[in-house]
Amino acid sequence: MPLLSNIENEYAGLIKDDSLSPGLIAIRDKVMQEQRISDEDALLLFESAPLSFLSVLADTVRTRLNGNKTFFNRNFHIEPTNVCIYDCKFCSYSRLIKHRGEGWEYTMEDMLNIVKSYDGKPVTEVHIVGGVMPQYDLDFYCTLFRKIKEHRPDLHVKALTPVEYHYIFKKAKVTYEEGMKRILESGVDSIPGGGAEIFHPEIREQIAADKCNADQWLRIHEIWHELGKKSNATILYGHIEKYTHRVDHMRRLRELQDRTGGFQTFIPLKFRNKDNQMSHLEESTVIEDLKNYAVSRIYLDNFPHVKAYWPMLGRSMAQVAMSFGVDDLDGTIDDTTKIYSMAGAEEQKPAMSTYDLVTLIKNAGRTPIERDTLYHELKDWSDHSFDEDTVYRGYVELPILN
Ligand code: V47
Ligand code: SF4
Repeated sequence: MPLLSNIENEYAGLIKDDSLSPGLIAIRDKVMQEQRISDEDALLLFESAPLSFLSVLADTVRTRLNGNKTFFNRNFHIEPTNVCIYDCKFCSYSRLIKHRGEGWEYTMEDMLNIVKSYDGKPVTEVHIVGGVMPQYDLDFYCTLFRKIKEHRPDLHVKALTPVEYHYIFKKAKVTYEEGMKRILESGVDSIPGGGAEIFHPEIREQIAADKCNADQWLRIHEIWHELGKKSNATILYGHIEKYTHRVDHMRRLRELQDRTGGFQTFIPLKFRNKDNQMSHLEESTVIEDLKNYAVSRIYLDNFPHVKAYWPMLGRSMAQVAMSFGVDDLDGTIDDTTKIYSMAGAEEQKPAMSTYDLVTLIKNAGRTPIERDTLYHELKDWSDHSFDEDTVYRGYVELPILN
């Protein structure tokens, strides 16, 4: 059958006509012919596609875009505060101002000291995101970014989401356009994908009522892309949303990406239910997680990458996810984020050495490629031999000697 010619033989039996409904056959043919699937197709995949079928299609798209490569980077996070004026129902990490004594609020000096603690270490990115508080305003952040860049110009600053930007621009009485220009000038290199949650107001108003809405989130990314810069996008799934809301979320992203091309990576974030106001909900099954990666990969044909964020998903599932469309695992992280450990993720001290990441990727049969934040390939680690003792001690990433 010509349509199957670019599929490995082992896959062919899984997607033959006699085992599929006409709707799934039509979707298979579209994907094989590199045509875009519709919203209705995505819904049908969520509702009725067998997992093996999703794996084949997602892996086909992944291979087309990224071959056998799986990307990772060497990074750390700074979470300026976990005190927050907002009260998102899924958030286990934040504390309201009236309970600020239970949280942390870093000063500028604290954060610069964190950056300095990585002096001489082979990290390429700092990811900065946290709660929203009045003292962290536009001037504060612009000064912080400038000082980080003065100290270490080569460190990629991936910072703040439209949730923070919307708040700080409003407080500073500047337009989104002026605000984004200012943060660009002060040293931000790219924007992470957080704060997207679920765009549809039916759900957003129930789980994240007060913060920026979908149009504001999308507009801030659009302005950033118009400035020639890159960003990521997330979805927080597996709680009260329905498949239609997930498809609606991806449709809005796909449409914006058609206009700007500024998104690099789509990052599905699985709702974790410990110690938050939605703890009564069960978490999605691992099968649902794989399904979600696969449908995302197939639907978002204009997104170059799909990331499995391993601190949220766990290491073994991140390995499996690479057969469901995922080609990126994020980074070493070095135990510098608390968002997922506080929400019940298995990784209570999320840190992987380069050795850990490379081994994990190789053991899943993929080619480990170290990247920078903008997906420039820094090194193919396939044939690198490690001396474990010199590479990994505790949670500290030590310089690697070739
Ligand atoms: O926006 C918060 C999510 C996001 C929970 O761009 C939760 O490279 C699940 O966006 N269960 C922040 N999710 C993290 C984020 C991110 C992470 C890694 C890489 C990148 C990137 C971005 O975490 C929030 C929210 O959607 N979140 N609480 C929870 N209980
Ligand atoms: Fe605040 Fe972000 Fe938590 Fe919402 S998800 S409460 S904005 S820290």
